[in-house]
Amino acid sequence: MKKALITGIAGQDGSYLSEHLLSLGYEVHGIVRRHSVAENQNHRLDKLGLNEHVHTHYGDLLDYPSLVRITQEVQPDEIYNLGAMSHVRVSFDMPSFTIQTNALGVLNMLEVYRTLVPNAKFYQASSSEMFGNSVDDDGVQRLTTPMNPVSPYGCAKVMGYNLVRHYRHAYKLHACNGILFNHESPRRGSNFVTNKVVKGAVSIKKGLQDKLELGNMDSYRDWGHSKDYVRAMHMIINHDEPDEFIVATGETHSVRDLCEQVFSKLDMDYRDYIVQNPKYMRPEELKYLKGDSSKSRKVLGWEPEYTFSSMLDEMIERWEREL
Ligand code: NAP
Ligand code: F7E
Repeated sequence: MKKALITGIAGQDGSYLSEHLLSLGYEVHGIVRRHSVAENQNHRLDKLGLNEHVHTHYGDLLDYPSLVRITQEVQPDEIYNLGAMSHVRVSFDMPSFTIQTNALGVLNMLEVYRTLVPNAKFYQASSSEMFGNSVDDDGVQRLTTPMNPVSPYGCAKVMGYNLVRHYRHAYKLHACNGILFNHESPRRGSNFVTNKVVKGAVSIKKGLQDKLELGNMDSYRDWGHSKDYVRAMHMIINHDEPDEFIVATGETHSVRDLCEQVFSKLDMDYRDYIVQNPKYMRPEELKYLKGDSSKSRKVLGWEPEYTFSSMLDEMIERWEREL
């Protein structure tokens, strides 16, 4: 039985990845942070009944001794480094914590990997935010597109990405990067735009609120489903050669288009309900993302199962049930 160690196991991707690895027969271990409300620390895992099936360990990417203790105890075959301060707008408010967790946290994980379990495989959760506003002439970001990050989050992820490549080359480690474009699900934090719009629209439909406040409506994102993207993570780490891969749908939508689609699925016109609040604007905005995932499709055989529309339907269903 293979053993996997997941940092960020309690997050959106951590929960889907745990389910996927369990279904493949893995023993799944994960790192959780202590929270003053105990129920919050494993909230997603509890809600899904996953707690009984995975082994959680208290730790933090910034607490090197905890990473050493856990790695020594687990002796993982595969390490998935998903832990991060993952909210781009919040990264402008907390730049230091973001850089520490998302860049130095990667270094800490690579060091425990190199020194304790060098025969294991390592996956780093890299991000399309690393490209910033670089786009190739044909309107696509690909592996050769220059990285010009426009947020503390993006800057930190570029450092993590480069550290992984450097450790692979310097120490001959099986360390890979998945450059994943935005991916959502019913389990997405409700302060990311997709889930915020879906939750807001369902609340309005049910008469629970009148308006929905948003920031920039004119940015474009390439949105896929987390469940599809965690399958790609497993394929990337298990590819013969450690390498870089982009995971994206190749389709882009504006935030405005997202609102239009979600509200019209609920028989409403978004223009009657959305108001802009500068509070949700960013000091520097990443305007446009559309990824070229042809290498993942060709070399790994990865294909997404969800469409933009079927993903939104699933998210709407969640809030219709819960609200
Ligand atoms: P998420 O839901 O925010 O989950 C992130 C997890 O990291 C949380 O469980 C969080 O713990 C944990 N974490 C935060 N700081 C930590 C620290 N200092 N030490 C240990 N754990 C820490 O994010 P996600 O959407 O699942 O994303 C997973 C990874 O993929 C992240 O690295 C993210 O940056 C990256 N990524 C995401 C996307 C996307 O669109 N979702 C795209 C590209 C890359 P708590 O639960 O205690 O807060
Ligand atoms: O914003 C705009 C906002 O916060 C998307 C993370 O998973 O993907 C994610 O980062 C767009 C931006 O995601 C609101 O300005 C408008 O243009 O959902 P988001 P993100 O910043 O793209 C990347 C790939 C990651 O790696 C990250 O971890 O929507 N927007 N109004 C808004 N965004 C939010 N959150 N809230 C609003 O009210």
